Amino acid sequence: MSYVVGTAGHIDHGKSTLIQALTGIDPDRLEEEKRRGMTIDLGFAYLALPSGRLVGIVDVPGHARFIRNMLAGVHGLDAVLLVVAADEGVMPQTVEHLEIVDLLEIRRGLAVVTKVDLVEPDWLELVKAELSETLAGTSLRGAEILPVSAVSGQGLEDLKRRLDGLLAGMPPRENRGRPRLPIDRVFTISGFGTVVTGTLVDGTLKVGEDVELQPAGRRTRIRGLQQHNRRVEVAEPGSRVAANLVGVEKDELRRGEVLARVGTVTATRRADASVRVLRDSPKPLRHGAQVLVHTGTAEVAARVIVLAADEIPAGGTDWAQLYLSRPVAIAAGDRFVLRLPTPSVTIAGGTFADVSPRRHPRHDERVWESLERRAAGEVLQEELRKYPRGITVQALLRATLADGAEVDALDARRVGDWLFSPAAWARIAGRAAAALEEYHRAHPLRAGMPREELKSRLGLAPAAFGPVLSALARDAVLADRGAGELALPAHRVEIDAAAGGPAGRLLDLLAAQPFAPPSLAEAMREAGASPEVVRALVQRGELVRLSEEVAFTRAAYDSAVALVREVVASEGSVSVASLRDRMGASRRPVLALLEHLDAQRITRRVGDQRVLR
Ligand SMILES: Nc1nc2c(ncn2[C@@H]2O[C@H](COP(=O)(O)OP(=O)(O)O)[C@@H](O)[C@H]2O)c(=O)[nH]1
Ligand SMILES: [Mg+2]
Repeated sequence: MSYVVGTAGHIDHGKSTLIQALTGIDPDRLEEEKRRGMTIDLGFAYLALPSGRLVGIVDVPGHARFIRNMLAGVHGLDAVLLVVAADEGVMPQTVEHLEIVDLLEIRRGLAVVTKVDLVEPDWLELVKAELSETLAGTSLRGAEILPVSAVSGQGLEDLKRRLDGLLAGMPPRENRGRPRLPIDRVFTISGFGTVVTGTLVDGTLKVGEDVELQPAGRRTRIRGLQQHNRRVEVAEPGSRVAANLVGVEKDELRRGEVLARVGTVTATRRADASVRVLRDSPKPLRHGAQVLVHTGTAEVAARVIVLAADEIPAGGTDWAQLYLSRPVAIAAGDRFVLRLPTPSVTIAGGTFADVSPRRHPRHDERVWESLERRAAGEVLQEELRKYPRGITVQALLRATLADGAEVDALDARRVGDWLFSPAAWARIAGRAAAALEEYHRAHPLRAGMPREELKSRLGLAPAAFGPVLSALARDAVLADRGAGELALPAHRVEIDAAAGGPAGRLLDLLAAQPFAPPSLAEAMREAGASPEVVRALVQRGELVRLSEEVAFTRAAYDSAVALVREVVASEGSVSVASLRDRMGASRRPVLALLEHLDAQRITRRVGDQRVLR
C-alpha cells in the first residue's frame, strides 16, 4: 500500500525546505520558483519511511495568491504536515490551510514547528501553545507538535518515525472499481509523449487499459504507469501516479480534468451536497451565492441553492444544491471546499451526496429527508426514487456502483429488467386505471383503449411499456381484451342500456330476413344504430360482418356456414348459384358470404366453385 502526504502552512515557513531535507528532492521544480525562492505551484517528492512504507509527497504553495494551487494538491491526502515557522508562529495561511484541511476532513496530521534553530526554548513553548490552540476544534485537534530544523537536522528522524506511526493505523483505501485520477500536472517526455500525474482514488489503473478523460469524454489508453519514479503495471488507489497516455496532446489536457475507467464516471453540472460553513466565516452562505467550488484538482464557479433555509449561518451545516458553470467529473462522497471570489475567502466545504440530482423545489422537507437517507447509506433506494418512469437494473447499478445483491434487497417493483419505486409503481398503475376509466366513459361501446394510446398516455420508455403492461394485467389493474385493446377488468360493453334500443332493433331487422337482410347502412338508419353499436355487436359476436354492406346475425351466419359444409359434403363443391337457390337469397349476400369464408380460409375457390379447405 502506498500513501500520499501533503504540506500545509504559511509562506516562507519552511515547507519546501523541510521536504527537501526529508527526501533529498527539491519540490520547487519551476524555473520561476527557483528564481523567486518561493513555491508557486504544487511540488512532488517521495520518501521511504523507516518501516519501508513509501509515501508520495505533495508540497503546496503558502502564498495566498496561489491558494487555488494549494487546493488542487490537498485532495486524496492520507495525512498532512502543517508547517509553522518557530520565529513567526501561526499566520494567516496557517489558519486558512488548516480550515481547508478541516473542511476536507483530513484527520491525520502532524504539526511541524520548523526553524527551531532560530528561537529560544521559551519562545518555542509559546508557539507550541498557540499552535495547539489553533488546532483545537479542527480535524487535526490533538495532533502531535514536532519541533524540527531543516538546517541542523533536529527532529527530522523523529518526524519520519511519527509519520510512519500515523500511517500504520490507516485502513486500506477504498477500491470501488471506479479508478479516478484527478489530473494535477500535464507534461511531455520526449520519446514517450504526454504524461499526467495525480493522486489516484477509488480503484486501480493498469497498463494497457482503455480510459477516458472527463468532462471531455475523450478516449485514450494507458501506455505506461509510474509511481515514485518506478515503472509499475498496476497503480493502487491512494497513491501518486504518473500515467503516460496514447495519442493525446499536452495542450488538450489541463488540471482539473479526470482520467477514469471508461463508463464509470460522468461529468455533471448539478450536485446535492451537505455543506458546512466555517465557524469563523465572515459571512453566512446565502442562497443564490456565487462561489468557487474546489474538488479533486478542479476549480469551478457555481451558484448555491440552499434547500431548506435562505442561508447557512457561520458554523452551520445544511443541504444545498450546487449548480456548476461547467461539467465536472465528481462522485458521491467526494469532498469539496467553497470559496467566495471577491474578496477571495474560504467560507465552507462539504461532501457531495448526489451528483446527478434533479432540480429541487426549495423548502420541501422531502428533498432533504431523501438526502439524509442517502447520506446514511440508502443510496440505491433513494436513487430509485428519482425515476418516476422506472430505471433498468443495469442503469441503476451503474449510477450507484452497487452490486446485484443490493438490488434484490430493494423495496421496489421489478418487471423484467425494469425497477420502479413503490411510489412510482403506484402512480403508474393509478394513471393507467384513470386513463382507462376515462376512455370507457367516453367510449362505452368500445371493448377497450388501443394499446398505443395507453402507451403514449403513460409516457414510459418504449422498452418498459411491454413488461409494465404484463405486470399491470397480473395485478388486475387492467385486462387485455385482445385485438390490441386494453380495459379495466370490470368494464363490460353495454350496448343497449334499456331493452328495445338501437342494437336490439338492428338485430331484429336483420333476423327478419336472415339470408337476405337489408343493406347494413339501411338497417342502421332504420334502427338508429351508430357505427359504435355495430362494432360492439361484432366484437361480442352477435353480428357477423361479411362485407361493407352485408351483415348476418350470428344465428344466420352459423346456419349458412353449416349449409355450405353440407352442400360441399354431398356435392363435392358449392357455387354462388347453387347456394343462392338453397338459401333462397339474392346473389349479393351469398357472394359476400363466400368471399368472407374464403378470407376466413374455410373455403377455397376453384373456378366458379368453392371447396372446403
Ligand atoms: N534557519 C532556518 N531556516 C529555514 C529552515 N527551513 C527553511 N528555512 C528558510 O526559510 C525560507 C523559506 O523556506 P521555504 O522552504 O521556501 O518555505 P515555504 O514557503 O514554506 O516552502 C528559506 O530561505 C529557507 O532557507 C530552518 O529549519 N531553519
Ligand atoms: Mg514552498
